Amino acid sequence: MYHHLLLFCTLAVRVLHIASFPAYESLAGLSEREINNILSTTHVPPIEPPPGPLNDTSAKLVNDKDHPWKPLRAGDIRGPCPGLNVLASHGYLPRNGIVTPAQLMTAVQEGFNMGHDLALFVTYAGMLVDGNLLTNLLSIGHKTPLTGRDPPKPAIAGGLNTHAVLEGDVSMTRADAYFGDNHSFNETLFQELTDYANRYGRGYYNFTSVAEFRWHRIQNSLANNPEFSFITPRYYTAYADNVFPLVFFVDGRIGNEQLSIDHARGFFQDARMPDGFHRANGSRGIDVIGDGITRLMAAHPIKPGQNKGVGNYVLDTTDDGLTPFCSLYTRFVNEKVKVLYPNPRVC
Ligand code: HEM
Ligand SMILES: *[C@@H]1O[C@H](CO)[C@@H](O)[C@H](O)[C@H]1NC(C)=O
Ligand SMILES: *[C@@H]1O[C@H](CO)[C@@H](O)[C@H](O)[C@H]1NC(C)=O
Ligand SMILES: *[C@@H]1O[C@H](CO)[C@@H](O)[C@H](O)[C@H]1NC(C)=O
Ligand SMILES: *[C@@H]1O[C@H](CO)[C@@H](O)[C@H](O)[C@H]1NC(C)=O
Ligand SMILES: CC(=O)N[C@H]1CO[C@H](CO)[C@@H](O)[C@@H]1O
Repeated sequence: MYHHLLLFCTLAVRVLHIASFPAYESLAGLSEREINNILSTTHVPPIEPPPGPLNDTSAKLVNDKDHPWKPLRAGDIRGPCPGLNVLASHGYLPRNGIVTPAQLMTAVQEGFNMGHDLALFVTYAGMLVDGNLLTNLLSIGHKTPLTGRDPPKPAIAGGLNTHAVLEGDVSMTRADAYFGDNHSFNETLFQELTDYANRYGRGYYNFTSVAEFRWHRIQNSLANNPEFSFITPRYYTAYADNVFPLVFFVDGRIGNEQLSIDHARGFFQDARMPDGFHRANGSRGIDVIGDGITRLMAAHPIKPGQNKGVGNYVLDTTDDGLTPFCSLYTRFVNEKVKVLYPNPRVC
């Protein structure tokens, strides 16, 4: 698994290098001359190495004087990820929602104590499919000219709202793209989340209640969304996203994986940490989240697949059934990244 991660990051860094060193082979199959033309009209910043792990991973106060929550100003961009929305609204990320990979690496570690291995994975996964590799900028929400001139198609540089690369179906608090708005907080869904917390967690979002809510969301999309897609990477990230709040949204001085509905609403809806919020006690990376994914899947097993019309869930027989992060990595690189950068020189 770690071997795959290393490869993934190498790939990410190489693809980024392709944008700044025309001597490398093609970006999306373009000739060197075409790339030079693009580069001569685009400001291409130097490649930054990813920041390293935190030295101090204690459960410190993160909703502090230097990182106050502030309401959105006109033009500030937020998107489908409550974690990144919160980091932007507390100033761990630029408050306008336009970020670089290095800023993401620093913010998710500093603000939530996400482990360095997981931070690398999600940062460069997001950057590769949704970011602008020429300008090194990513929108945490919708597509915007603020990330600079687009790289050549088929690269999208569409921001995290882009459907079916990272953003996908059966989110907890955001509706499936088929039903319209795929990224805004949805009160109806939050009421359902609350109902599950009341029924299975005595008012708390905990492992038991989210396992049931996860299954409910899947059943709902199976029955109502003719285009429901539950193939890798979404197959794994849907479960990972359920584990994050247990680990990262619960105050690190408590760390009992029981998230109150009040606090959940603050994070999911208002992009706001509770007063006095302390981050997780110690970094939490791929081993912890991978374990949570496996346990959630075991609670209500379903194989990867997609609806071809409601009531017709067709299994994805090409899924290799590897361990979660290994499969996630393999399918992500072989399908999503390869489609966007058809002929990258990676090794
Ligand atoms: C570079 C880091 C990250 C990236 C690129 C990223 C990206 C995303 C994206 C694209 C989604 C939408 C998936 C979907 O629901 O369709 C998402 C959802 C989510 N993310 Fe993040 N994320 C990152 C870090 C974090 C962190 C640090 C946290 C928590 C502290 C977090 C918590 C969540 C949660 C809870 C959801 C699910 C929302 C829901 O189902 O309603 N993420 N993330
Ligand atoms: C951790 O400490 C090392 C050695 O003092 C330093 O070089 C590095 O920059 C520190 N890392 C962070 C994230 O502060
Ligand atoms: C909220 O989600 C529900 C269920 O998916 C959907 O029917 C409804 O249209 C969504 N509401 C908004 C305002 O998008
Ligand atoms: C969730 O909360 C319920 C109700 O208090 C409890 O029975 C269950 O054990 C909790 N689950 C976990 C994993 O903490
Ligand atoms: C964090 O965990 C360490 C080691 O388990 C423990 O000694 C410390 O008291 C914890 N800190 C907090 C704030 O709970
Ligand atoms: C693919 C897709 O459905 N994307 C939608 C996500 O939500 C925004 C805002 O409602 C729509 O404009 C997109 O079309």
